[in-house]
Amino acid sequence: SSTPLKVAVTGAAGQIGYSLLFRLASGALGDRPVELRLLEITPALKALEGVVMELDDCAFPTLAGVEIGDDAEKVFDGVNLALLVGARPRGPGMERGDLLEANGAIFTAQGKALNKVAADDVRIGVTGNPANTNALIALSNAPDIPTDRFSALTRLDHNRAISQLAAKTGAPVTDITRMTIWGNHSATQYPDLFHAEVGGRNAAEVVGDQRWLEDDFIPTVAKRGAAIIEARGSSSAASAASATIDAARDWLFGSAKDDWVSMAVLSDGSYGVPEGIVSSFPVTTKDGDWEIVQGLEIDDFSRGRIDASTAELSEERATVTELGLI
Ligand code: NAX
Repeated sequence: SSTPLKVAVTGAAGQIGYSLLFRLASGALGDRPVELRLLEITPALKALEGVVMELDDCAFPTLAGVEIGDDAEKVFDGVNLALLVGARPRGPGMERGDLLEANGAIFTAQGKALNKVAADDVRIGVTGNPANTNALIALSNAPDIPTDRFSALTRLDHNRAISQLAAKTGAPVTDITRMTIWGNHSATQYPDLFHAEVGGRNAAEVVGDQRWLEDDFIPTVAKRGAAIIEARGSSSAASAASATIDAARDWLFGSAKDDWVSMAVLSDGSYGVPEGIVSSFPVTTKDGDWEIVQGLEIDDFSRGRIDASTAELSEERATVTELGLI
C-alpha cells in the first residue's frame, strides 16, 4: 500500500532517536512510505526541530512527512506503530521506586493517549527503561487496545548474545539461530544457550564449557550496557536503535523460518512465568502477531535463572501496583 505507515517515536530528540529516525525514514521497515510523529517534552522541542531539519536535508524518498509536538494525543493520532523510547533516566539519589514512579507518570499518560487516538492496528514497542514494567504500565492504561499489541525491547540483549556466541565459536552471526533472552531487560536477564543453535547444532554442546557460559557469556551479555558506557562515555544508542528496528520489522513482517526472536510480552503463564508481568520469551512472529514458542525443555539451571529474573519483574509489578499506576 502507498498510504504512509504512521510511526510515532517518543524521546525523539534523544540519543537513540538520533539514530532511529534516520533508519526509519530511509526505509528500514520496507519500501512503504513512513510518516514520522515525534513526541518530546517541551524543552526538547527546539533540539527536535534541528533533527527534523537534518531529516529534511536527507531528502529520503520513503519519508512522507514529519510532525512533532509535546502533546501525546495529537502526536499519536492514527499511528500504526508507536516506538516508546523516551523515558526518565535514573538521576543522582533516585531509588528504584522513584524511577518506577517517574516513568509511571510518562507511561500512564502515553498509554491513555494511545488508547484514545492510535489506529486500530497499532503495535507498541517500549524501549525506554525500565522497559518491561513501562510496557506493563502502558498496556494497563490502554484498556481498549489488545494486550498483545504491547511489547518491551529485549532484542538488543538478543543481538548481543548472538554476537558473543558468534565470536566464541568463530561462526558467522547468520549461523546462530534460536537465541532466547528470558525475563527482564536488566542485569538479571537470562540469555539461554541451551536452545540456541550454531549451524544447526546445539550451542551449549558446541561451546562445551559451562564455566564460560556462566562466568563469561551470561554476565557479558547482561552487563554489556554498562561496558559501553564505560568505553564510550555514553550509553548504547546506535545498537539500541538498530535493535528497536529489528524488533519492529520482525513483528510487522515475520520472524525467519525455523528461527525465533526474543520479545518481552505479557505473560500467559508459559514456562511457569507468572501471569501479569511483561517478560521476555522466545517468540515467532507473523503479520503483526506473536506467539510464544512452546515445548522447550527447561533444565534446573535455566529454571533458576528464569525464576530469578521473573521474581524481579513481580517485585516491580508490586511496586507500580502500590503506586496506583496499574
Ligand atoms: P536520552 O536521554 O538521550 O533521550 C531520551 C529522550 O526522551 C530525551 O530527549 C527526553 O527529553 C525524552 N523524554 C523524556 N520524557 C519524555 C516524555 N514524557 N515524552 C517524550 N519524550 C520524553 O536517552 P537515550 O539514550 O535515547 O535512551 C532512551 C531510553 O532507552 C532510556 O530509558 C534508556 O535507558 C533506554 N534504553 C533501553 C534499551 C533496551 O534495550 N531496552 C537499551 C538502550 C537504552 O539504554
